[in-house]
Amino acid sequence: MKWSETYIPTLREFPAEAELISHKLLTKAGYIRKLTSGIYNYLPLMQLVLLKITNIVREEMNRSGAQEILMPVLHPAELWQKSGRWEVYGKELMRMKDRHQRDLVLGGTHEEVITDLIKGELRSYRQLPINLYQIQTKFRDEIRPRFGLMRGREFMMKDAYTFDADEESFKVSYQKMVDAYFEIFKRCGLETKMVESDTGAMGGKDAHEFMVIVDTEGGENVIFYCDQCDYAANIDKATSLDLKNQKKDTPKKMEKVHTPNKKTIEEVTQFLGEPPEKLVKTLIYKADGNLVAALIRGDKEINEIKLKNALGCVELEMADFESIKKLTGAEVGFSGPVGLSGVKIIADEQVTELTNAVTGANQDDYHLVNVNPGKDFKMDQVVDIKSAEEGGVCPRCKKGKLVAARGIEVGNTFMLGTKYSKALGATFIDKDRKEKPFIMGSYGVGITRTAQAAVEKFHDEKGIIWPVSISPLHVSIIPVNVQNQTQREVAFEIYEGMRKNKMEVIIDDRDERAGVKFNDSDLIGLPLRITVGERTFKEKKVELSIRGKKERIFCSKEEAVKMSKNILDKLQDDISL
Ligand code: 9G3
Repeated sequence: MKWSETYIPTLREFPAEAELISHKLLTKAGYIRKLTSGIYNYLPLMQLVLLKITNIVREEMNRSGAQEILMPVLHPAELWQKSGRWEVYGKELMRMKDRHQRDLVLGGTHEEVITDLIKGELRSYRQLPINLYQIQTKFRDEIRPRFGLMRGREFMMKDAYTFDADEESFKVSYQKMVDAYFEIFKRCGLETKMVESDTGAMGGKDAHEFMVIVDTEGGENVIFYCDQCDYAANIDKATSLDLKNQKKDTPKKMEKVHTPNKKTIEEVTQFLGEPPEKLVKTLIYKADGNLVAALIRGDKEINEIKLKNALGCVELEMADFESIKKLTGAEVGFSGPVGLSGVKIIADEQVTELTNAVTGANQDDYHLVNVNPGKDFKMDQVVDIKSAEEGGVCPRCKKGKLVAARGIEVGNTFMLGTKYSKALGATFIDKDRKEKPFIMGSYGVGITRTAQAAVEKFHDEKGIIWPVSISPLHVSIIPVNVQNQTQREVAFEIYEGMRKNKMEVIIDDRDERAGVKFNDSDLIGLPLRITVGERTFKEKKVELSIRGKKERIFCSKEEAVKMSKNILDKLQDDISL
């Protein structure tokens, strides 16, 4: 490729609206251009990256025995109504009507469609197991699209679906996908951590997420992993052993205490001289429209996904002030479980271990002390609804400590059980001649998200540093001064030599200042650069530099192609290690 003929609209400045460094860089380096909120054009270099990633995905999926298909983007609403997800995903589901006013869905995922397809096709256990996958554009009407391709409204996903006759066979299918995922992301130059995750609206038994660990705000997901065993879970799933067992005091008599305008945990506990773990934080929620009081120890954070799962509700939001005032008779900050009626009380399991605790008195400017759960207030449900914390004891090995990290979810796997096959009546005839619903799994890789995750992980102040395996091209050749005959000739000689060797090379043949060329070359982030400048003329040398590394390598123009191939092969080997 010649730069002068290629559409790479690099910018001098970062786009103001982009927040994430990877979003800024992909825009500034001329990889993407926004069409509208959450929807992007992929320009030539981006398209090359996406092809690299999809080729790796395709190779590993096919190697695992999966078969590629392509399903429709437009789905009849009925399928989503049958599975119940028409309501569940609500506004996030892109909907439209056709010319006959029939409801259609723009597919955000394809569990319904694939199950409907299989239902008519696979009738016998002999045809199982089977893994079908596609690489396709997905649509999700995110309420707040942001971070470029990380959370878009139109994005590329590889989604796979497995069908098995029984649990045992399913475990093999699931493991094959897990193995394929580790291989896919490793080949993309991305180390990932597989963490337990919540199945959420998907239903089914268990699920896992594949996280690229980053220490920037791009890591939207908080995960916890054990520093001794291989336990790892995202914040919506992670638990920890709580060794800070409260010493069992003798229960005292409950008393009301005047706590003028003391509302926050800090204010109340300081005023009363009690530690936060003695306080019962009472949070009033609206779950599917009904008020719920959630109790958690003052030193812990509630996890709303765990709360939602415990309540089995679809909609969960903090109650508004008026509802709280009406229910408790007091301002926010004075809520407590004692004497609270007409509302479900769900408590985190640690609340039951408290003695002589502090709670709101459901009266402005008053709190209760020496409150004892079970004696002074009832709990309708006791369940883990808190977020794990760094330093917590590992729930698996009970020795290690939990380490917190931030991750970008680039893949996810779901054990769906028979949720969709039952909902859509998809069954097969088993060996025992009985009709049974398929055991299913679904597995996603965010293709566009993986590309951006690589930029979030690998960049410096000058621009992108692509892993060689997913870089749009391998080499950029810079004739420092195209007006200089020798430099231009030598540069093009190497360029032609590389093309003959099927190397992916771009030559910056623009009549631009050297600085512009060097900056653009660093910005787009190809692994290898060849500079043909003054030194070439005097010392008959060209300079090779590896993106992200200091070293400079000099060689003759005759050696340049061979030397470059060796360097690129070495970079590729480093990835495959
Ligand atoms: C939707 C919308 C949003 C969604 C989904 C569907 C998340 C949805 C979970 C998954 C499950 C699996 C197949 C590949 C592997 C993951 N948000 N999920 O299904 F319609 Cl609007 O994506 N899908």
